[in-house]
Amino acid sequence: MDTTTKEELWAAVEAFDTDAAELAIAKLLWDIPLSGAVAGVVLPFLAEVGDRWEAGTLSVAHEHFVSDMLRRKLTALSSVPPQQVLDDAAARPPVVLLACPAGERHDMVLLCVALMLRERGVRVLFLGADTPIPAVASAARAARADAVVLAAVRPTAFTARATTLRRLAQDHALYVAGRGADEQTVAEIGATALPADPVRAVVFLVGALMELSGSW
Ligand code: B12
Repeated sequence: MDTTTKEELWAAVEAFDTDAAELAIAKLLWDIPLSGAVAGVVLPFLAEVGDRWEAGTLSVAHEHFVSDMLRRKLTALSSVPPQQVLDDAAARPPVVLLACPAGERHDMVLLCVALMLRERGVRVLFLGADTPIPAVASAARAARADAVVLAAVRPTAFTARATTLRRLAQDHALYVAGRGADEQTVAEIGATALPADPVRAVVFLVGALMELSGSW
């Protein structure tokens, strides 16, 4: 990351200066592909937000300010339809549903993954934070989702609904991620764990989808 612009970004965040923060983040994200922007700018920035938050040098209000700004920027970055879908209107791209279980609000990394999948030509159904598992199941059925990706910080977000999740895993390829997706939890709900690195997780998922549905 360009050090001067990064310093400008942090100064703008600390002062709650929306215009300056948006200008700095736009400079950092200028002219790089989405996956590069996520890996090189967004994830390191989020990790630093986390570190500063835990160190007590960043308030909850600052964190909300950053999350809102990043969400808007990321969504704008991905507003162009994926090239592959435009090129071949007849092909049915695979459908992936992404959500956080009920009570889980940490969905920024999940959003990054959703946008990177979309960039790769996947049709994304992003339900985001705090989505009850029965709602995930009926949306997955209605959208004929090829895969469902759930993310959570705490294992209990998964284990509290283990029976419903095991059923979901029988109907759709079920992937879990985030700090809550530990080995024991993943085994208990019959899901597959995604690599913790979001860029690697996208490569892994695209590979699995290609195996499931052939190339698209
Ligand atoms: C931002 C943030 C929030 C935001 C979330 C905004 C949003 N829309 O995402 C808000 C303000 C909502 C929030 C709320 C809370 N939070 Co919070 N939050 C954070 C913070 C500062 C950053 C999270 C983040 O994005 N990190 C950056 C990413 C890059 O790192 P990561 O989360 O470790 O994820 C890595 C992998 O797990 C993986 N990954 C994560 N998700 C996914 C998804 C996919 C698909 C893939 C492939 C990979 C993947 O990618 C990352 C890189 O490897 C962390 C602290 C931190 N250091 O992370 C606390 C933290 C996660 N929060 C915490 C807590 C306790 C809370 C609250 C309970 C606080 C409160 N008292 O209200 C609430 C709970 C809300 C809820 N019900 O879920 C704790 C969780 C501890 C625990 N294990 O239970 C943390 C760790 C802070 C702490 N040390 O206490 N939080």
